[in-house]
Amino acid sequence: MSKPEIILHHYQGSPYAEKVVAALRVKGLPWCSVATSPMLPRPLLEPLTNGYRRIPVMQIGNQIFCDTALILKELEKRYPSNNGGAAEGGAQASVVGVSDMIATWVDKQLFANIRDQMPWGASPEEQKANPLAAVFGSAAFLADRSQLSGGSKPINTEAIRRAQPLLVDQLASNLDTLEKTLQGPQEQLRQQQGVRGQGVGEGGWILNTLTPSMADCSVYGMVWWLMTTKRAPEFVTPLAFPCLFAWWGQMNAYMKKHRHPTQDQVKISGEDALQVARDAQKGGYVSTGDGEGVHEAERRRVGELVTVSPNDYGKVPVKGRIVVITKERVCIRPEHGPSQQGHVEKIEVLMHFPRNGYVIVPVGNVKAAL
Ligand SMILES: N[C@@H](CCC(=O)N[C@@H](CS)C(=O)NCC(=O)O)C(=O)O
Repeated sequence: MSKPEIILHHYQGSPYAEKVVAALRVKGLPWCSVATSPMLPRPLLEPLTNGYRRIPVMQIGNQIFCDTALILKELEKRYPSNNGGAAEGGAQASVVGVSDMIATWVDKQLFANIRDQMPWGASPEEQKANPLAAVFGSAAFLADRSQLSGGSKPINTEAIRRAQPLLVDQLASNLDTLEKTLQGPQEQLRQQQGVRGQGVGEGGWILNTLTPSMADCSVYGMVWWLMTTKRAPEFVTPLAFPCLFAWWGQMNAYMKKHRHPTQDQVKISGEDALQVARDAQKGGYVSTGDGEGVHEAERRRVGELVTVSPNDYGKVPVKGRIVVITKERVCIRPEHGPSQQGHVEKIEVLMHFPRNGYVIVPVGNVKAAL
């Protein structure tokens, strides 16, 4: 049996990766998993990502999709959901748009709230007792995340721990926002179940779709992190957030039922994934299927040499020539410069980034880079 074409490079414990896994399972897609390290270096991934250091990334052939915001859009484009929002044509567009807005809130806001409750700088005793504390207390992990956040100083774990009892209010407040968002769909689901009989029918999803939308998957990744790490257990209870807990149970049940029966998370090695990219480049140039040659008249041009980097953290620029540029994404063909992580092999790939949250700077334009 041939291996699935979707390859996810990820590590166990990442809420961003879990968001993508949720989308793959909700859609019942077959996929391959490459286990990466939770921190740099990632020598088998670097020939594909050319400096982009964040994780997860999705690979299809020799195309690399960076950032979960774009990964979810790409999955939705290739394998559209039939989630009930599509019945009247235009309705699907709003599900996609609102899902995207919710994803931004999840990534910027909810992520920070949960991250702030992690056992940063855990003592050796705590580390012995708890694997999560062992990660957040490890000197190597702290050094890696200090570099990722771009600060010149190491992360001040003591300050974070002192602030945690106050910061938990932010988490509770944002969970309350989720609870209120879910009240309508969950109430409707209960009414339907009352009419049709317990457990019949599906619904109760964030955007009141018939099946989970990408909004549910985005929220799922972060709530998964909170639930599985059991942070702030005295605040995060079914009594405080009944709709959120009911939705959580339904998401888990839905994914279990719908995930691909035989090819969910086929484990392959980093070397196997590199070979997939090498083989795809042998096939010659692979179109992105995205209206190649599309110009965005007022700004950047196809063929222009630029760097693309995240605007928040992990700001390592990837240099390359623009192949496609739309309001949603930029796709570049990387120019191979000196390796950041010491790899030597050059593989022809196309790298896709979302426009939102990424800065495109023409090479040589010092002013624009400031
Ligand atoms: N906006 C990015 C954020 C991804 C992100 O922050 N990932 C973390 C891991 S959960 C990361 O890359 N950490 C740095 C690293 O592992 O090198 C996305 O949605 O993909």
